Amino acid sequence: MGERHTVKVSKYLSRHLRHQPDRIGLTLDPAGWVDIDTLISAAAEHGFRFTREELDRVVATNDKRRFTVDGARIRANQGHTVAVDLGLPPATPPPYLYHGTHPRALESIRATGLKPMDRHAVHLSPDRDTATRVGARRGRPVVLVVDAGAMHRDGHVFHVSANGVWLTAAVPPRHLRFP
Ligand code: HQG
Repeated sequence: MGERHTVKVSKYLSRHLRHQPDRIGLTLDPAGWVDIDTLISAAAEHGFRFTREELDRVVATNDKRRFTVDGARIRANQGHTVAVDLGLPPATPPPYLYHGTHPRALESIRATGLKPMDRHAVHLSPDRDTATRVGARRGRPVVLVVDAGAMHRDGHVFHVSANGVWLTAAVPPRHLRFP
């Protein structure tokens, strides 16, 4: 399978495991899992073909480890817009986490803090480099420092996804440092 097809399969999986399972007649279970054979058949019926071997390769080589396979089932590790409960236990964050964004968002973020927007949670990165890559998806990246230790002490709940993305419901402006 060529690199281009790998990326296409990865994007297809993200779309249908995070955002629009119903587009191909799939239903995720409450924790976001779906049977792999059912997924492959549903995709084929909607004109997109890939094999179990190709899926396993995408899962194993994905740059962000976006998916977990558990026996006959698969789910996305984070990033959902459909309702799922990943069942992640609360976790103690490191003292600082990072959020990559873009200059156009700054005024609003200064006023209201970080919001989940269309997703379930605000996504935070464990290091500046990762946050820079996240911000660069939308133009010139701006990296905000999140005082995660203080938030945790204030009672904010954090979770860490299977691929190392830190998730929290919102970040108030007072816990953000702007460059
Ligand atoms: C911004 C990708 C205005 C926020 C990445 C971001 C990540 C606000 C955008 C994952 C705001 C939401 C998530 C506020 C937040 N006012 N703008 N109050 N609060 N924003 O895509 O963090 O490739 O939902 O800064 O690598 O960019 O999909 O979140 O610019 O891990 O696996 O609103 O998505 O991973 O955008 O990215 P997103 P994100 P995948």
